[in-house]
Amino acid sequence: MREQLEALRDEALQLVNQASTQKELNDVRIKYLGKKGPITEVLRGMGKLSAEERPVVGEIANAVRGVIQTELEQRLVDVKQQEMDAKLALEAIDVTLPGRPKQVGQAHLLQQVTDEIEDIFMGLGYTIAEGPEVEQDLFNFEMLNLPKDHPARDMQDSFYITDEILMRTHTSPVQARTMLASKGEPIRILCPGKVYRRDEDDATHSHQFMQVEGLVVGEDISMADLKGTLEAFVKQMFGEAREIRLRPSFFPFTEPSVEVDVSCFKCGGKGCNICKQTGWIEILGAGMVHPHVLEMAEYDSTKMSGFAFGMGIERIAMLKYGVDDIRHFYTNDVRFSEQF
Ligand code: 2NL
Repeated sequence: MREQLEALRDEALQLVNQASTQKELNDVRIKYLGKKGPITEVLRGMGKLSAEERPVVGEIANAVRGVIQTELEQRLVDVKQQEMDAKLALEAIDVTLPGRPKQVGQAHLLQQVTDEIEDIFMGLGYTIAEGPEVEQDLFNFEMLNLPKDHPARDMQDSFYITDEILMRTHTSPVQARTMLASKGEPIRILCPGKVYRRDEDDATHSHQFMQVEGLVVGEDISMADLKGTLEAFVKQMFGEAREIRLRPSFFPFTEPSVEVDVSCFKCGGKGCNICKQTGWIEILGAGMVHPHVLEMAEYDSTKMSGFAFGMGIERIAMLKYGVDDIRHFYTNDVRFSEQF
């Protein structure tokens, strides 16, 4: 009996030492110390032993059980520690590893230029105004002195939704709406946004492009205010050394009307490929708001006057950032976008 119990003990202790997980240790405990285990069996069968044998076998059996139990507990502490170490090693973070670079984008160049223009005019006290791209004929044409028979309304020039609704051909309708809503009060607004014209797309034309228009209405607003405003804008946009030149022009919604040139920012006026040897680059159109336009927007044109201007944002961006084809703005090639 002693040899049998000691053999059980050695066998159990060997398994305890070999066990490397809590589960394996638990299996050993159940196998040797459990209710159906061999030691419990021995103790249970003690009734069959003689009075002399009983205390001896009992003592050995209890001792064997004690040793296995102690070793199990000891080993459990070690195994738990090992499991924890392994888990920690697996979850370890090497804080010295370099981080994964984040792809940082930037605003589209057209947005950047729009922001630049907005910032300059906000600095001059302008408010940014926006409006719908799908517009009524009334606001897009009628209120801007482009009556029903005007050639700009031609199906060939505009995208019509119905006879009375079209994709706006300029941002002027935002200004017409703002004037009407202002009930004769002075205004100073800047209107950037997308506009649509039926054009064949090429290096300098697109059927959809961006425009920014400005409008000031008030008492005693004169051509001098227009000139000073545009000069301030041009100097901030293209450099302090820039000058402007006004040439007579025509727009149905302004009288008089002008084309505005900026002195060439590449050659300073001497003549180069950018300014086509003229020293000047055309950048925008402007003029004094036509009295009829003021009247249609319910201003008293004998008391109030105003100036307005409009420019193509793509054209400004192409000039300032040296972009040679308008289509680069719309093809969304990141190799283009990333350069700005
Ligand atoms: C250009 C020229 C221009 C305006 C736009 C305007 C708007 C109202 C009244 C009067 Cl509501 N005028 N806008 C005036 C002159 C020129 O744009 O070359 N744009 C790309």
